[in-house]
Amino acid sequence: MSAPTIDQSSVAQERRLVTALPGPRSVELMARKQAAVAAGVGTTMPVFAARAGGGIVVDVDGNHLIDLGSGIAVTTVGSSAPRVVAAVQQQVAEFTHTCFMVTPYESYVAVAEALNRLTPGDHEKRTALFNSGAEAVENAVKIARTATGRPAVAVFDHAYHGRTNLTMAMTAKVMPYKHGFGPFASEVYRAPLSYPFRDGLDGPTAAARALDLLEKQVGADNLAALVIEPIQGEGGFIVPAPGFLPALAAWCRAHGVVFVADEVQTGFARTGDLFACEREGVVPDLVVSAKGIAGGLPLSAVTGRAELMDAAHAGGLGGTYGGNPLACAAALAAIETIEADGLVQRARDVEDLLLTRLRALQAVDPRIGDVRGRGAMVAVELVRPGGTEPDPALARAVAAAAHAEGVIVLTCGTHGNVLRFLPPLAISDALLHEAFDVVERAFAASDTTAG
Ligand code: PLZ
Repeated sequence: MSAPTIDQSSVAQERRLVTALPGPRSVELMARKQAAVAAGVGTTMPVFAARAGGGIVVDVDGNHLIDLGSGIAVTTVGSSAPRVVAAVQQQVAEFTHTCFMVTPYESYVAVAEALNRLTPGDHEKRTALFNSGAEAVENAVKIARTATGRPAVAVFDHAYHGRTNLTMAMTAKVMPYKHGFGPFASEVYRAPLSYPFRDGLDGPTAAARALDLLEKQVGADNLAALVIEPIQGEGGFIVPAPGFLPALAAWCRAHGVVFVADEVQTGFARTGDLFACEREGVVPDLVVSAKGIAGGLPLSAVTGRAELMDAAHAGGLGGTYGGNPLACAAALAAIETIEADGLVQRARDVEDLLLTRLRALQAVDPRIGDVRGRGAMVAVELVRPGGTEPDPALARAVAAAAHAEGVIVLTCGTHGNVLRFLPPLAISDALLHEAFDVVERAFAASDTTAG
């Protein structure tokens, strides 16, 4: 592979504010956005990006922001990671598109081989490539239905699986994802999750509660698939109690239900394992990947047992752009980066730093009800002191204060009261510490209890 032509070190790895945020150029662009872009497409920060690399996003006014969001868990290897840049530059000059369904190309097959090798389990596997996480989730359901001949799909409270019609039905939260956009797809059933901070149940007990509901209200024989995020993303970075996922997987195996792990947000080293299911030795029948798979280019995948994946007839799966050659080149380079740079271990080191900082903060701030997460996917759930009542106003205030100081943080959670941290693994410890100094000051400055 040729040497990278853009090195992320060309983006100065420091927080530097040269204007108030947003700066004048961003204000100008925001006005153009409002006039030209549909209002339904929201933005977290009114700050326009000019370039990004390592742990920094540079805006159009020259401000350097610390990135604790990775474009929602996408740029795990860093934005414009050198190997990704080199691979995409080479591919874009060779050919941009032929459509894999018309004249196939090697890189698609190589990505499939890599995913078959890297996903949990050493059984025979196949992979199909798509564009977005939601599209891959839909295809996992298609595959499970055709393989089992059954209609129903089980999902969980707080789940997020996408914004298409089927995945809106699978997603739990109405605002902003579903409100006014129905009617939704049928045969989607929701079961209670394991949510240790709020239900206090151990994993096997929480699984028994969910499975009892599914058996009584749906019937195992009607279920094609059970779809679950091993750690919930948009729903609040909820880590289920130990034993929950293994119990669900065992029940699926016993009843011929396809166990689908939606690893769109948790996959590709993000949680300190290549896939989050590995931590408890769970081997899904189908794994859905996206986000971190291709260093920022749009690519998603369904990988799973050969007999399930091969159940769909030829021509039944696909799409014009699925496994586009630029995205495949990027994915191969991202996978090489994860393996060569030891990013799974890096995610575990980031976890140590983040949890240490956040637990220290929790020890002196009763508004931090829970600190949780794994790898570089960590969050705090904010509550009214002395109880568990969600405090979304505090989450908004802390995020806004951090944004104003040049730190990109995101919120999430059914109640909007979770502050989540998803730094790229290319970020330095020094930047992480500086970002958490800012977050600490943001907590101190945000007193929403008085109001
Ligand atoms: N499954 C677990 O996290 C995407 C969505 C942000 P797409 N999460 C970020 C937003 O407001 O749209 C996601 C996910 C899980 C599926 C998806 C969907 O992936 O690539 O956004 O379609």
